[in-house]
Order: sequence, then C-alpha cells, then structure tokens
Amino acid sequence: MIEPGALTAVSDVVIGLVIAVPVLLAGGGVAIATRRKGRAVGGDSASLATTTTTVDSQPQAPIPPVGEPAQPVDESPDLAPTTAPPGGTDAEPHTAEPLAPEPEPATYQGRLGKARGLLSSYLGAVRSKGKIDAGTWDDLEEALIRADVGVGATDVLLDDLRGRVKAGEIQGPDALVDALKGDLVAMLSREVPPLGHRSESASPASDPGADGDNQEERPVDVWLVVGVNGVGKTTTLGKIATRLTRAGTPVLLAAGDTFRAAAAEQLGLWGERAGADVVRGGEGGDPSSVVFDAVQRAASKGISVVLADTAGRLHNKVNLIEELKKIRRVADRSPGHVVEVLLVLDATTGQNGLAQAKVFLEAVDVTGVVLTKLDGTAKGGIVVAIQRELGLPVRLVGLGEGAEDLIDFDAEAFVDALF
Ligand SMILES: Nc1nc2c(ncn2[C@@H]2O[C@H](COP(=O)(O)OP(=O)(O)OP(=O)(O)O)[C@@H](O)[C@H]2O)c(=O)[nH]1
Ligand SMILES: [Mg+2]
Repeated sequence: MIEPGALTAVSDVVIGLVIAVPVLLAGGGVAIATRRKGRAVGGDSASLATTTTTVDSQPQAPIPPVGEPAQPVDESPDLAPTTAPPGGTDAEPHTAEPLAPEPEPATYQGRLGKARGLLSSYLGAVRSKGKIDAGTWDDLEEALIRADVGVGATDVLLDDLRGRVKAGEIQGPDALVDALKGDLVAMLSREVPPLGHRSESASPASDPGADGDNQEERPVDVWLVVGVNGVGKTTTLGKIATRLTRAGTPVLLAAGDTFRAAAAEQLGLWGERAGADVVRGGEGGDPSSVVFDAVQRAASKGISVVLADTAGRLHNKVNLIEELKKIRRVADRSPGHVVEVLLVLDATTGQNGLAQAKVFLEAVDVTGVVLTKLDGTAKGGIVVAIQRELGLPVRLVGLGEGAEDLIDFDAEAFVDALF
C-alpha cells in the first residue's frame, strides 16, 4: 500500500529537483540505486525511507473510515482471460536493469518557449510606456486572449485591475503588470490533496466482498488516464510510472488501450524504462478486463499501484463514454480503488481542448488535468481557462517527451516563467 504521504514526498522531491535545490539531484540518483538493491530509499522523507520492493516491508496506508458502501457493479467485465501470448494473460516480465542516472529535470523557465515569448513581449510594451492609458488596456486584453487565457477569465482579470487603478491602489504600468501576475497566481492556486491520495470514502481493505472473505486484502490504488487521441496519455503514464518507481513505489501498468496493438507495445517500452510490468490483453479486447486482471495481479504481488492507459478515440462518443464508465467501475472493485482519473489535454490545441474535455467529464469523475506539450507552440494561458471553465485543477505539466519531462503544476513558478 502506498501512503498518501509517500506521494506528497514524491511530489516534494520532484518540485525540489525541478525548481530549487540542485543539491537534491544527487539524492535522486541515490534513491534509484538503492531501490534496485531492494534497500530503503534514501532522502529526508520518512515515508519514502520505509518503501522497498518487497511486499511485506511496504508501508501500510492508514485505512480510512468507510464512507460509502461498495459500488454496485451492474455490468460484468468480460472476465474470460484476455488473449495473450501462450502462458497466460499478460504480465510481461521485464528484465530489471538499473535505471540510468536521473537526467536533468525539465523546468518551466527552460521549457515554456512560445508561451513565455508571447506574454512577455506584450508586457514589455506595457511597461515601457511609462503610464497607464487606453492603449495599455487594449494591449493587456490582446495579450491575455492571444495567450489562450480565454475571454471570460480575461474580463475578470481586467475588471479587477481597472477597479484597483481607479481606486489609486495601482499606480504606473510596472505595478499594473505585477498586480496582473499576482491575480493570475491567485486564480491558479488551489488546495489539492497530494496526487494518488486515497479519499475517505474509499476503503477497499475493509470492504467485505460478496463472499466476505477479503477482509485482509490490501487495496490497490488505480490511476486512470483519459483523453482524446494523441494528447499524450501513454507518454504521461510512462512518465508517472518512472517517477513512482524512482521514488521506490513499485507499479503495475495496465494496457487499457486495446484498440491497437502498438499502444500496448508503446506502454511496454515505458514499462521497461521504469522497471514495471505491463498487463496487456488482445487487440480489440475488453479494456476493463485488462484493468481487472492488472488489479488482481497487483494484489497478488503486493504492488499497491496500478497505472491504467485507455484509448482515446472520440469518433464514437457514446461507446467511448460507456467504455470509460465500465473501466472505472471495474477498476473500483475491491481490492481495486480508483484514486486518480487524470484528463490529459494537449496544450497546443488551445481552447478546442476545453470542448473535448467536457465529453470526458460526462463519462468519469475526473480528478485533475495533465497538460502536455507546453514545451511546444502552446501559449500557456490555457491553464487559466481549464481551471476556471472546467473547475479542474491542473496537476501535472508535460514539458517534453522524456521520462523526466513531467513536473507538478506550480502556479507561482508557472506564472513567473510566463512573465
Ligand atoms: N513535446 C512534447 N511531446 C509530447 C508530450 N507528451 C507527449 N508527447 C508526444 O505526443 C505524441 C503522442 O503521445 P502519446 O502518449 O502516444 O499520446 P496518446 O494520448 O497515448 O495517443 P493515443 O494512444 O493515440 O490516443 C508522442 O509523440 C509523444 O512523444 C509533451 O509534454 N511534450
Ligand atoms: Mg496512447
């Protein structure tokens, strides 16, 4: 089982790596090496330090109080064995090789190419005027809309600033730009539980199954990634797997995109890199069955986290929604428990991504957004629109294709980089 705290610690370590303390880089490397030897993970976090690859020495998550009864499952997955190579379903044993030393992690400052240039050139013009006039407001409005902040959020931001200029609270363009920065940080800041946190309402371990004999079963936390084709779901899952295994939390990957064989192969490569097994089914098979098998296998091996990929074809919206609902229901069967449903959005699609997102929100309770490809031609302001219009927190940001190019969303660091 994974302690919520362990993931906070993972986040903390990553934030530390990314943003501030180069000294920690050495610590990250140590963590990888020691995990491979099955020893305690080093570092200053007690919760990480107790994590090893052996089942019995894994930390026990405190069992939260039972909130909700077990979810009724009104639809059985096709539990017939998923088609797989002879010898069984699926888990492809990987030959664990020591992970390469942790590469330089991505940072907002280093990677937000286009997004940075766009806003800062407008803001530079605003500052250089030396006074606030009608043109200033036009420039700010254009800058925010061009940066994908969205019309609604732009109006809210500018109304607030106009009021404060009128009241004499803000004087001069420098103070105005600083105030805009502060407003954006405030708009983007949210209290969120650590990623992978098991909610109070879920307690598979104390949920007596139909036959009442699984009282002792340890819960398996399931993370799902959802989103349309090509947004970066599989890549994101691979990055998350790398992050968790590097921090000493073993994971099992579920190739829930059974739409094409290549999807499972792609996940297999990430599994090899991260040192995680992959459970896969046959092409065209029932994805919920793959996820079910993965949870069972994880439980039997004492692995407390299953990361499940899904297919993202939107051309048949009704089927997609029904399929995702079923995957979620099945993943939530004890000992499985869904802790994260991460909606992956491609930042380069800008405002169009918001419309896509709404389809997924209808299907499953999304816990947060992963915004990918912010290193490319994306304009960054989409983060504001997502949090405001979808009411969802952006949790992770993709800044490249490498395993280390996924960082926690941090409102202040993000806005700093944009400005
Ligand atoms: N530059 C950049 N490329 C990314 C990022 N995330 C993913 N990609 C690339 O985007 C492409 C699609 O990524 P996938 O992970 O295959 O996307 P997917 O959502 O799983 O796609 P389907 O399985 O077809 O639905 C790949 O070439 C990835 O390397 C990112 O943060 N930055
Ligand atoms: Mg994929």
